[in-house]
Amino acid sequence: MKKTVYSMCFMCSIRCPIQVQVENGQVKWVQGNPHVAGIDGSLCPKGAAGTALLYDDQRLQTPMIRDGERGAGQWRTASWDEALDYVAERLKGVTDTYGGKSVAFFERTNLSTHVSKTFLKAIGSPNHFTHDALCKGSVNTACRSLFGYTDAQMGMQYDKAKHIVLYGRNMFEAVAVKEVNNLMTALDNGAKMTYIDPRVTVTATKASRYWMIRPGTDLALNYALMHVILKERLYDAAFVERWVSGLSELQDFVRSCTPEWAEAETGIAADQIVALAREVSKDKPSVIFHFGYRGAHHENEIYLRRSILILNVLMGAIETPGGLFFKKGPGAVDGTAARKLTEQKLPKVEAARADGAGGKDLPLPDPAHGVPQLLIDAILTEKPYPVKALFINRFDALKSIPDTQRTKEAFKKLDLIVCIDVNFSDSAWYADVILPESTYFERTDCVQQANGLKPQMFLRPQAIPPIHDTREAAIILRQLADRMGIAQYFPYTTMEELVAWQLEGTGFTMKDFEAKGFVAYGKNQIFWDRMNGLKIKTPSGKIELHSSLLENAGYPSFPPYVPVARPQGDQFRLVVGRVAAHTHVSTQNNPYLSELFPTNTLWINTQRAAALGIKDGQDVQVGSGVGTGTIKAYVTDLIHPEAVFMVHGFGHEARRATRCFEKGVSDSVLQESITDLVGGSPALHDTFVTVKPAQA
Ligand SMILES: Nc1nc2c(c(=O)[nH]1)N[C@H]1C(S)=C(S)[C@@H](COP(=O)(O)OP(=O)(O)OC[C@H]3O[C@@H](n4cnc5c(=O)[nH]c(N)nc54)[C@H](O)[C@@H]3O)O[C@H]1N2
Ligand SMILES: Nc1nc2c(c(=O)[nH]1)N[C@H]1C(S)=C(S)[C@@H](COP(=O)(O)OP(=O)(O)OC[C@H]3O[C@@H](n4cnc5c(=O)[nH]c(N)nc54)[C@H](O)[C@@H]3O)O[C@H]1N2
Ligand code: SF4
Ligand SMILES: [Mo]
Repeated sequence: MKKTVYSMCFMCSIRCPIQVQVENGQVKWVQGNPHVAGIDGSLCPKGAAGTALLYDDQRLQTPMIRDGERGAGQWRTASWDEALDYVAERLKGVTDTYGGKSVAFFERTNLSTHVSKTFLKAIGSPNHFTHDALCKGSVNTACRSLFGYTDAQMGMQYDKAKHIVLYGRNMFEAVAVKEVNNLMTALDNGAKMTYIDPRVTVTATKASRYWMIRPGTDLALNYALMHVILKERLYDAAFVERWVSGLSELQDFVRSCTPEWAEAETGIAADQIVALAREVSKDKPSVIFHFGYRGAHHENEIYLRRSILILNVLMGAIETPGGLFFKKGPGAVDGTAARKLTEQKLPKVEAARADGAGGKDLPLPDPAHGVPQLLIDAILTEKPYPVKALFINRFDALKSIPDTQRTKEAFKKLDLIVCIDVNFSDSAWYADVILPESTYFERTDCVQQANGLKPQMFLRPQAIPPIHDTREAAIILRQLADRMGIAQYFPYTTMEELVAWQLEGTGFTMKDFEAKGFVAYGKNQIFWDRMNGLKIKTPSGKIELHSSLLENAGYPSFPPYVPVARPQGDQFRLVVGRVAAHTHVSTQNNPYLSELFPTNTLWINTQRAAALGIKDGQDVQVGSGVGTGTIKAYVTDLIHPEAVFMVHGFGHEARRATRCFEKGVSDSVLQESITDLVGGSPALHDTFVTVKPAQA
């Protein structure tokens, strides 16, 4: 029996549409969904390795309950009933003693996030956290400060752009398939690409202009670009006049930020900065200054992200082909969105969030996502109140939150840690109970509402039944809800029932997704009228350079620039990033991908290495104020002398994940937990490390 199933990849959370070929209950082939423009059959290496996850004998296969010290790796397997009863009993113990608010839930935003949010609200806790702040918290806040929209409500149309400027947005290695394809279309059509990174990445090699910037100084570069654009009146005057407030304040602010001033800070020649400003202005408004994601990460990141967005605004690159746009939902074409459980009438949660997001001391980070790294402080100090139970789903707190040692200390204060995963993650290794989820081939998921220029919905239906004793997270939570006496908020017992409930009133059914994997609400791309029809959601209805969101919270819109500290002596700034063959911390044990890219190395500048007596391929010891590790040096001219670089995601501690166990070093062990308290992001590049040859 052969069948074709249209679904969505989940080797990372981009969720590229895929086509799955199934033969006699086995997944034989996976490729990109050929019906989706921009995907056209393509997949990235991780997507292609999806079947290796599915058939991996080292993935989680049955519920397990800890049977020894935390982290000792002693487990007994359990039936689902036993595991769920155990969790429910322990959870009730915690909520009876400390109240519902003492339960927290960490997850990477996923299609079932509305289910876990509902679960938490129903037990009376405000402490739901997504990965969002760790990824782009300050991007979110910066977008809201200017437009009143979150970053998730905005997009970029690469294929029509004439010039794309990337601040460490390493698009050819930190991949989203559709974006890469669209970028290649733009380049084929003659678009220019400026790439700025202290390190020569694959994207750098494809760029028309590459700048090896001094790490952390992109903000100075941007202020100088604005200086030139405003002084030479290179901006889109009609757009700015119509939609922007605060221009004169910006003008005053950047008057002293000359290209020469920026050259001293960034290492980029002043005449080159002027040249870029003039070049992009010729291509406006089809210009994109990419506002994400992982480039420079410092305590003032919010201001960097704002500066990038402001450059787009000055180019008039808003709601225009080849620029930034606001995503349109079904409402834009009189359609109805899929329902979410969170839209039900749920109990009101009185308690404030434990991390403080949205409260008076941390007003701006989005409370819809929280700030995970600050929950760690709350657990450690028991302030503002004790948090004693933690659910971790599709997230690895020990590897994805800076300062692993501190996170481990926080774990010690918890009475219950439950981990839902597909792999033996490090967080699973330190959990009390492991609840294995079915992989994306084996489960039906909640509906994806894909807003954009054309509103659509995508579905991930089950391609094959579960191979092992695993379940879907939304079903696991439903079954726990039964045991916690909150089942009334979960009107389903199977995923198919949940999807049907979501689709009620939309005019679509599950069957409608079978032919192509998605349904569209309309045929045409929707752009609002750029001169009369923008729906800017700030209090003034204008794009606010002088931001009422910031100012009302007591923060300046344009704080004075603080020069970036230079590492002293044998210090380096630790910068990190991704590689095409791996997803963050989750694919290092994949049978194919572990072979393709088995471990990380430490990129170090040739001259600096020579001065320290470090040779290429040699083991070096790298240490920060919070941790150390031993890793092989990769000595190269392709990195700025002030920085060392490592790929994020290695240094796994879970012994049962044998292919990646103890391979390389985890950046989280080295990074100090420092937060941009205005925007919410962790300052992942604010840690200095020292590097020396390792002792034999
Ligand atoms: N293969 C793969 N693709 C992915 C992911 C994945 O895990 N694997 N994850 C997805 C996710 S969630 C995200 S957020 C995106 C991330 O996408 P990117 O933001 O493109 O990701 P990174 O690889 O983290 O790139 C960070 C780059 O910034 C550079 N950098 C460091 N400091 C500075 C600085 O001061 N200035 C500048 N200009 N650059 C600096 C680093 O050298 C590095 O090359 O990728 C997405 N795509
Ligand atoms: N130190 C440091 N921290 C970082 C970053 C960094 O560069 N350095 N990057 C930040 C960024 S940009 C992001 S987006 C976050 C990402 O942080 P995470 O979400 O923690 O990272 P991932 O590797 O995407 O996934 C984590 C877990 O999801 C599990 N998983 C995979 N598929 C499934 C599934 O189908 N079901 C379930 N239940 N689990 C599954 C994996 O096995 C893995 O354990 O990390 C952030 N934190
Ligand atoms: S980018 Fe790659 S791994 Fe991520 S969803 Fe797309 S194909 Fe899968
Ligand atoms: Mo991310």
